[in-house]
Amino acid sequence: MATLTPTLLKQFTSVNDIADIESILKDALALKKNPFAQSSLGKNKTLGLMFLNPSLRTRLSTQKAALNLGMNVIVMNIDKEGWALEMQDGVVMNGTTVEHVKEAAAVMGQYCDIIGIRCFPGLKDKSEDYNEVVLNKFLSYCGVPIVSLESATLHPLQSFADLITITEHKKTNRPKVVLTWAPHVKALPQAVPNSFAEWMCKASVDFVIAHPEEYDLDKKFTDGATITNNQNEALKNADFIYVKNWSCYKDYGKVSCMDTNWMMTNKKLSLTNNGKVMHCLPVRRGIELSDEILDGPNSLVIQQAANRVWAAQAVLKYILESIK
Ligand code: AN0
Ligand code: CP
Repeated sequence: MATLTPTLLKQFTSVNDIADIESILKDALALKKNPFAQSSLGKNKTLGLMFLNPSLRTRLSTQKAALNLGMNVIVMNIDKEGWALEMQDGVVMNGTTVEHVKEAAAVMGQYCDIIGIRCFPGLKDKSEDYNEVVLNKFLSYCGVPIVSLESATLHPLQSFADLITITEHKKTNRPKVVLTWAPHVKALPQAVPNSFAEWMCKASVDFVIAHPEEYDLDKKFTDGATITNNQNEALKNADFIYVKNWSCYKDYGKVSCMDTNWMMTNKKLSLTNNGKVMHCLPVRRGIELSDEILDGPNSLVIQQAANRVWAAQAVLKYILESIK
């Protein structure tokens, strides 16, 4: 494998932590071709994966990426297996929380060289979520590099894998990529669409976001995107259709649209340029995406999930090179 110049990476919480997207993308594709090229880079280094919420892909792909680099991995479902954590400063802890994140994060940092943390938003207090209160506590107190495994507002490992997938499957230099809202039965975070938007606005693509009226995302993540409430119009000539539900940002955490017409179907696919359909998974069949799409030839959802390994491996490689 060609030796690429190491780039310093001290944390991975957003696309903005990456100095050169093209070069980390090349690195991920090179690792995909040759997964064990650096199988001793992580020797005697420990990755801790801390989950405050469920996960299938992030958990397995990040573990696999670390193992490919020769790291040791510790996984903990803190929400179920740990003590209830206090996040607020200056409180008298006479309630249900048992230890403060100040100690918990600092202790984790004693056992791990890199820590991955998954901390979904509560979807109740917009300012708490959008200030990334939990992620920032870990950043402040653990003393080692942090990798976001999906925070309150962003999911950068997912978006990086999405960019890898688009790069592999694009047929033109500048494909049209459409992020479209889809219905769901629950209130979901805005992290996946925020993050996808943030990455696509920096990528070499024509990027359109389609959503019902009340579903505008925070402008700080969508600057540069074309935004419309007309899904059919957006889908015209699309090369990639990224389907995702999210709850309202303005009327924070609310579900104000249940319009089943927003579900992605083969009929809608016929408006596109034989577009490839993407979803980060887990997906609700018959709600967000039809069976015919998920089981059909245009779905890229499994390839996307597979690419999570190479995104995570490139990120861990950069961080390992920075802390060597
Ligand atoms: C989560 C979300 O929408 O953020 C995780 C996606 C990777 N999805 C669900 O909770 C269903
Ligand atoms: N896409 C994704 O992050 O999946 P998990 O929630 O299963 O990790």
